[in-house]
Amino acid sequence: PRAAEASRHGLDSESLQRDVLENLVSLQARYPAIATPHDWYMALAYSVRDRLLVRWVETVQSYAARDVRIACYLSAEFLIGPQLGNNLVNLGIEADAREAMLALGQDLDAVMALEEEPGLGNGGLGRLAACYLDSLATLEMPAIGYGIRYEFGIFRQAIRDGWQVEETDKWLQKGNPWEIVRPEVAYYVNFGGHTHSETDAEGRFRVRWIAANQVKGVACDTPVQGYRVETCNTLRLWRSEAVESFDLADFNVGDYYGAVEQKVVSETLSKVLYPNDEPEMGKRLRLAQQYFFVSCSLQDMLRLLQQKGEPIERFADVFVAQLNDTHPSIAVAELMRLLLDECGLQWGQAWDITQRALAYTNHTLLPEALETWGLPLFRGLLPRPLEIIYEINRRFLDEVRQRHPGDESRVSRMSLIDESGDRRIRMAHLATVGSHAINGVAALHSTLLRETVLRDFAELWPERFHNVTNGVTPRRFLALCNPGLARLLDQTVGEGWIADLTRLRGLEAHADDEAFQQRWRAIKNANKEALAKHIHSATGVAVDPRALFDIQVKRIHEYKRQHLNALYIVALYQRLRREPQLALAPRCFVFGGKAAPGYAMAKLIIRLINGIAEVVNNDPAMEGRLKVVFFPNFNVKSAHHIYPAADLSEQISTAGKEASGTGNMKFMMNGVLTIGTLDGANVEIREEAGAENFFLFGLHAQDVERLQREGYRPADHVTANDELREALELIASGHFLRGQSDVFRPLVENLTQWDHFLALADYADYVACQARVDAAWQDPATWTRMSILNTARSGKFSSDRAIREYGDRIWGLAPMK
Ligand code: 26M
Repeated sequence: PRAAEASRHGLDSESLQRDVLENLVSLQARYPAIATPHDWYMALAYSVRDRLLVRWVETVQSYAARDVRIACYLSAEFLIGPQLGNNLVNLGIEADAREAMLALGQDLDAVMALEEEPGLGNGGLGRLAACYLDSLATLEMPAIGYGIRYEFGIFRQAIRDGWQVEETDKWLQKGNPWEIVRPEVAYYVNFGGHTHSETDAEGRFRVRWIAANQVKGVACDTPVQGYRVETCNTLRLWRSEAVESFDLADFNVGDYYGAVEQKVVSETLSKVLYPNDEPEMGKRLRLAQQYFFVSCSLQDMLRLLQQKGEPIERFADVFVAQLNDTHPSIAVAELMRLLLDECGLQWGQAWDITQRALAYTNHTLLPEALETWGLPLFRGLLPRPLEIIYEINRRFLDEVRQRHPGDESRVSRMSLIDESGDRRIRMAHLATVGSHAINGVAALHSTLLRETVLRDFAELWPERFHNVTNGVTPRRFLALCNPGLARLLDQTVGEGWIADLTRLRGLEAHADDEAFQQRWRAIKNANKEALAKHIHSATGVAVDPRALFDIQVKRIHEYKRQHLNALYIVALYQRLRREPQLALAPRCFVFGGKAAPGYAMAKLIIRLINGIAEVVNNDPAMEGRLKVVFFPNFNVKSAHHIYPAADLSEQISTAGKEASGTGNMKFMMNGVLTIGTLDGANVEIREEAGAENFFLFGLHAQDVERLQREGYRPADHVTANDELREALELIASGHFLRGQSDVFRPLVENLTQWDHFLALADYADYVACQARVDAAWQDPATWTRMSILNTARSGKFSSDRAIREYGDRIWGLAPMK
């Protein structure tokens, strides 16, 4: 491939310019005078892609050679974000591309802004998978990401009359220049029907699955270029298609329509991402999606094994598959099925391979978010995998009974099948039993995982339990999105920080340097001005960049407590109305995040924020003091503008409920101070930053647990706190909904009667903590010092560190670098 390099793959601006022009004609069929901005985007994207392909082909070739172990990251979501800018950064050609486009009369930033967001994920879990792909490539570790190529990603969020409205995400409408479809890399996946036992030619007992339906999965690949290295890994997403031969019988009886209908059903499998960040257990299509991508991925791994000339016995030496939550946990049964039914291995050997090949990451402790599937639905769709799950369970429970004779309550607690109501398969138990390593995503979360959800399993196999604290990529979330700060970091600690984030420690020496502080603030202010423009064009609200930008962006969820933040704003509003002289610093509160379409309370919280915004922003008495913004359609693309422009990061979930959080890390890297509870990775962020550089409030996880066990009475907090009571009354009165008093009632009643996430219990401490924030902000030297120290001490939260830990502790795989 290198032979072609000189002609079409030069990294200088002249060759880029030449190829952009050439692609404009040969791929877009346009000449400069009539080219649309989008034509220029496509021409540049294809030129950049050409430059990735050389490295990609060589990387794939090197993995096909013997003696490398390959990490396969199985995830139903990859929230990869816009590709052009990131690929330019990782190839190190951003400046050359800028120059080339300028010579062609185009502004690179304007061209990059045209890229559609590939929204193939809901939030944290999907974005984590994308950060890990970036780090795997950067550390030059052999890896493949496996997932689903959704035709429609997460919905686009519009706000109408203050309410969230979902619009379909047609991200592929104008084509996707980063995707390479491989029709020849395709596998068949069975659904429905029944099983049949037989004795094969060698007299061995075998099971055949007579499927009622088959679907074909076609590989759609996206290159994943590492930062300034030769490695370019693969993200392989499966698109479902109809299997031609399955329609044949229908054609023969003349049922043309029936055959086409079958085709439509097959193709709906990869049509749309489920937009919930919690499982909807009854959804047959969702289970079909999960099995579909897992089966294609495992079959692909078996084919690659064969290509490498390795025997089946070596499967787990060549591959390790990380299960991103339970969504791909059917892999336990499917790998067993392939090894038993397709490869003819015996149970013991197949089970040994399966356990050695699989590892499971848990991302939640919330009971309502633990995935289970009812038996009738599961059996109807996946009869053979179900038989295998029964057998895994039978053998596993025998083991439990041997260890704990007579302890039948333990047996039923640990069973893969929940028999307490209608019988259901517990996917977290399946994933745990089938894996050699199980991990949580932050220190606190991993501890609680061992003590609660998987307690019995941790007791049985303590050595299988690990913690790997999440991380995020500093390429996208610092170098790419905050070029102003990146330049200052280059000049201060050298460019090495991008691949070794711990070097940011070198900033500590400058934290009190007045001139340095001034440069630091100037960069932040420029970022805030840019965000103010985006806010204005998205919402029509004018915000003052000199105000404290207090930002909460994440999925809307009661446990994340956006309503706690909202309550505080209402209280502030009332205080400022009563006491106009109050010496509070001007603040701009920004919210962003999507609500699951069926989650009524989350949608009501969005309406409340917009209601408060309307009242506050139109009250002349609040001018220059308070602004409230709901930024619509928060996604990776808009995140690029938001994290670098924040002053304060809201991480205020109920302690023990947020597994890790990753937005908290993105803010920290960008010099944003955190106000937060001791939850998820906040605990470690505070440890790294130093307690004096973190605004801590709220109950600890044990307090939360105890309160809920002993009986929590939210109304007591209302009685005890006049300001809180008045805020709740004002909301209930309809003041924030043009006098309609019924709409927010459910929210207020829910809070005063149940308050499942203890917002009212934490309210007073939150308010007190916000007063400390205000005081610190009023002293710019103090604030800036804290800001610098947060960036300086964010090194731990690079996804490079996280991936090294997965490599060392779980995969037995070292960076090639
Ligand atoms: C499951 C079944 C059916 C439909 C949808 C789902 C589903 C999809 C996404 C369930 C959960 C999903 O995401 C959960 C998530 O994003 N969890 C977050 O993971 C982050 C990365 O580890 C953590 O930082 C967050 O704390 C955690 O909430």
